[in-house]
Amino acid sequence: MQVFWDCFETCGGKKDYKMKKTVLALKSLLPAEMALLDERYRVIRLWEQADREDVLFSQGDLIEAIVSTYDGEKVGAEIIARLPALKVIAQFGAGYDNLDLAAAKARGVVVSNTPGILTDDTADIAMMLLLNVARSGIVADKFVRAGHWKGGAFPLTTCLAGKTAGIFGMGKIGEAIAQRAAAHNMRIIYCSRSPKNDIPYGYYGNLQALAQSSDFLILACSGGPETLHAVDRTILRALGPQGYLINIARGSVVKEDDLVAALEAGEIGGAGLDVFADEPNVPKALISCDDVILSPHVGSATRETRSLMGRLVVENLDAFFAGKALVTPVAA
Ligand code: 8YV
Repeated sequence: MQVFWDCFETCGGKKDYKMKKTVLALKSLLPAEMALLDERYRVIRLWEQADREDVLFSQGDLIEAIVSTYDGEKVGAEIIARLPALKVIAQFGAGYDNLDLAAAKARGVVVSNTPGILTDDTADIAMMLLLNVARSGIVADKFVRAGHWKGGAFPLTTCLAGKTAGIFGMGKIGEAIAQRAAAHNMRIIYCSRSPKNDIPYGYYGNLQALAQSSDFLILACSGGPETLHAVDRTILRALGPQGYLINIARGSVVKEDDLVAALEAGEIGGAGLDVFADEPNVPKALISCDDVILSPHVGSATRETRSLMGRLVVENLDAFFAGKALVTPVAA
């Protein structure tokens, strides 16, 4: 075991020896934010450990915080139970369906996330997918590169103006997508737990009715049990053969087998997908489908946003260990 008495820091010019808190990181932040984390905490990088079990066994008692993320190891009841000193989980991401929130709450472990910062980037990816399924951007690029233009004009595509964008989940990201879609002269309707007073878009209390009235059904809801497989064959049939599905939420929201079947049967026009049921494994049927545009869960993946997300993770930990309120707490 690493000798943790080595881990002292110098504060305010005088040598004020404070033992660093031990943080278990499940995935790396960007280098600058990882350096910030290292400066303040003793960080165990789980992905670098040859023997995960040995680390948890020998150092589990020291770990007071976890830095988690959607594409890292899941934080289930089992790992929470094995860390008796755990007090705080700082999630790198807005969604936190990789965490067992109930198990954390039962142990009195508080949780923070990184909402807001990634809203614009994620909404941009929704529009990138939408524009690509409607106007065949990627296919058009391949067409020119392959020299097909000389053989004839590119097939006609689908106009956005006047079409209806149905947004499932009207949180910050849903609103940012609505703004962008409105700028493309689309009509906006939405479905969420309850109507919002401060937005001018038509509300639907029912996803099937939303899909029926949408040309583009855009998923911007949270993941987790409440939305698991909310989009199944019935919803896809309601969207119809001229309709497109856009998913920047979670793969779990869509019943992927039903999506493949609906695409193969021509029951929907196409799909733009940033998220999948079992990332990074994308079903072969989606990869080989011409009516689908794929991206590798990149909603928040810009240098600027990922850096701000990392800072907010560190700020949440700092606030917690200074005895202050979390900056961006997840309501338990
Ligand atoms: C991931 C995300 O956190 O914010 C979310 O909910 O899904 C993403 O920002 C990111 O891809 C790293 O796992």
